[in-house]
Amino acid sequence: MARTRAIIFDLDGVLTDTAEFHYQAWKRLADERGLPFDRHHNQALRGVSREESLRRLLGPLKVSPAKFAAMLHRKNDYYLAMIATLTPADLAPGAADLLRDLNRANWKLAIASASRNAQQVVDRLAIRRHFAAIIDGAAVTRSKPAPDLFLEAARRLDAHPQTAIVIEDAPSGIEAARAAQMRAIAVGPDAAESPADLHITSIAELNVELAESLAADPAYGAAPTVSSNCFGPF
Ligand code: B16
Ligand code: MG
Repeated sequence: MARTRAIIFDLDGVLTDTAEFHYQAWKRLADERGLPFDRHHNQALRGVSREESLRRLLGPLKVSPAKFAAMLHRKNDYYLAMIATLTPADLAPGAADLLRDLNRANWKLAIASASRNAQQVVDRLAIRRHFAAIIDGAAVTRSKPAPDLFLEAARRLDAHPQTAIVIEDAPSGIEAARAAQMRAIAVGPDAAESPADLHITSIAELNVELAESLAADPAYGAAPTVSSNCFGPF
């Protein structure tokens, strides 16, 4: 049986620049509360869940569970107001052509995003038709860097994890892809130091030929070779 060739896309920071909206929403919340927060601090929040982001933003500061929940709610309200402005023009440069070409070349595509707002973003960008599965932050209990989102995407695509390629902008996402024993393409500066199979500056650099060349690598379909004990057995 032919192997399923699968590509799993992260959403925020890969297919669209909603990572900037997350930053703006956290920044507004932090400023209101007098908490120190800038773009440098924001790097530690990239790709991680809403709850974990707030824990990192608060640092050693302790707040009551009710206040913690209220802060999450407020940040999400700010974020929702921003994504309400999204249109198909906010798709990352080159993404529309890439998705169309991969579909035509019979790659199976999924989105695996830690965001519980991912479905709304996908609809505002009008890209749902390209994907056989869209896995969001509500689909699993453990978020990135756990492998669960990507493993669920592979399961939904009926693809073996070792034949899947993940495209990610966050170190936590690359870590999740490696933990899932998947190939990883790192996008942008924040994941530049992460142990990926390929580093690119934006998905405008990706095309079907590049995906085919990764799939032609004899290591494709085998566990990635990294000197770490973080993988479970497959
Ligand atoms: P939400 P991704 C992630 O999406 C974002 O990168 C991260 O900044 C955000 O905190 C997380 O989703 C949760 O998002 O608050 O909307 O549920 O990069 O995995 O597509
Ligand atoms: Mg991301």
